[in-house]
Amino acid sequence: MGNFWDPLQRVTRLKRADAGREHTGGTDRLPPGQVLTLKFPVLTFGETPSITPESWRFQVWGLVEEPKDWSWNEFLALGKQTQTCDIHCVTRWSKFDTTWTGVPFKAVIEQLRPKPGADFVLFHSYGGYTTNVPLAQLLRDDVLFAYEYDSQPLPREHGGPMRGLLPHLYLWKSAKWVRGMEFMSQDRPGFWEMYGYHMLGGPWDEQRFS
Ligand SMILES: Nc1nc2c(c(=O)[nH]1)N[C@H]1C(S)=C(S)[C@@H](COP(=O)(O)O)O[C@H]1N2
Ligand SMILES: [Mo]
Repeated sequence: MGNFWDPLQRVTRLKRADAGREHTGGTDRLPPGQVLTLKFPVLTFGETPSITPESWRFQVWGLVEEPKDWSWNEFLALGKQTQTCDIHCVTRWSKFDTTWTGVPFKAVIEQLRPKPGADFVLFHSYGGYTTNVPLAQLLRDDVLFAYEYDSQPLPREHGGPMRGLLPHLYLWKSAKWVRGMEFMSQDRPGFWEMYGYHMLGGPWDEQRFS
């Protein structure tokens, strides 16, 4: 048995399950090794933080000319976008046509002046979760800070009030209860990456583990 959420056990088990597996998926819409689900599983390590929009802040620090500390209203005023996209979890479920509203990453980066060489971002969450992504991977129109799912406030278990949403990468890169970004000159592993998850995490190339 053991605890699936023990990080080392989880990674070991997922890697073992991968070895010699007969792969499904691999259509033009379902990445290799994925299975379609109609449910919306919740995957959280540890406690589910309880954050209200009133107390929420979004901070930016590290290699930027001016660090930021936005309130909820200030952050939402940066921009708004609704999109429908597919999402893919490294535990092998994919879900099609999920609809989200949020602040586009591009609207946020417009407010920032990263210093030369600030090529990597570490997302930080309330509760201590972190995940790393190269800045170049974030400069896409479908990268959001999402606060609505299906036209409703984002449910707390899915990261409400605010989460990252990077639909082109495995879902562990989409930090729930996001509270800020750290700009860095070198890639630094986040929580799951320290236990062997991939530094990039692209589902089409099956970048599951490193
Ligand atoms: N803060 C935080 N963000 C997180 C996680 C977490 O445990 N804490 N889990 C990650 C993982 S491993 C996955 S698969 C997705 C799951 O998102 P969901 O629960 O909305 O399906 O959130 C990611 N973001
Ligand atoms: Mo995950």
